[in-house]
Amino acid sequence: MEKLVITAAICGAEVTKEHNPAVPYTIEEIVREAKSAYDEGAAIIHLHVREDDGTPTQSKDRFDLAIKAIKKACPDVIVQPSTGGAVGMSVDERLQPTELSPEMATLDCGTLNFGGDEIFVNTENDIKKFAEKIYSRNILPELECFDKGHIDMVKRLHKKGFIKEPMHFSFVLGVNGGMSGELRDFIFMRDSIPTNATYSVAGIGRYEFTLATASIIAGGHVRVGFEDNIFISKGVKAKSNGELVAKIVRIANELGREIASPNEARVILGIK
Ligand code: KMH
Ligand code: ZN
Repeated sequence: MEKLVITAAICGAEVTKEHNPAVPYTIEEIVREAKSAYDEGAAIIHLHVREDDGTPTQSKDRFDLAIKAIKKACPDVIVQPSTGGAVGMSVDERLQPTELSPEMATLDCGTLNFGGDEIFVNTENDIKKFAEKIYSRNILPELECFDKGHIDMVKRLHKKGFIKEPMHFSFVLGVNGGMSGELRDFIFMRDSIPTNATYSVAGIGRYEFTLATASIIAGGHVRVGFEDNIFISKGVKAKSNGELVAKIVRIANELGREIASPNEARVILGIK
């Protein structure tokens, strides 16, 4: 089996210090959390950025600052900026970090309700525009799918030439408004992607470690982090993203799956 690529989604756009005081806002806090995840075995940092007061932003300059600071602390790590940003942001606003030509960026593959009154909008034309900018800047997209229909959208846009190989999917399961994160949901998603594609699983909340374990067993990859889950075990808040990554490494070790370094992750995912 391929080595396990661990992504740490350290910050998110919706989770706050009220949920867990270790959620990072400032550049220093973001670096602290990225380094804690990297030191424990994360190869990829999925990155959102905030103003110092916690307000989510897609500012190119803020991403530039954060990426440079992360790279100083973790020189070989893969930084994967979000182009999802926060609910309500425009396409152009969300695309800003791609101007920095990072190695990877997320590409959200469909619209969904996002808890309460929120809608995370990604129309077919939006997805085409994100894909066009991402590929033209030589970035590998992580194809974020919150529902099976999003995989179908990817396959349709692949046939039409908008989505290219290598295809790397992220199944984000358990969002209030998206697909749930039961084992059958994961298997259904995994069996629906092209056989030559790679995938990672991000289970939201209580699904984080169960789905991660399923993916470790199945040969997929894993995403953990405060963006998805703030607890290390039932009712116990994690002290850092590193603590969440360390738990995944322990589970992988028990199951005999080795951990990929950032350079090994580049080869597995086909990052040029
Ligand atoms: N913050 C969510 C609305 C991504 O990073 O590409 C979207 C999100 C997806 O987090
Ligand atoms: Zn995200």
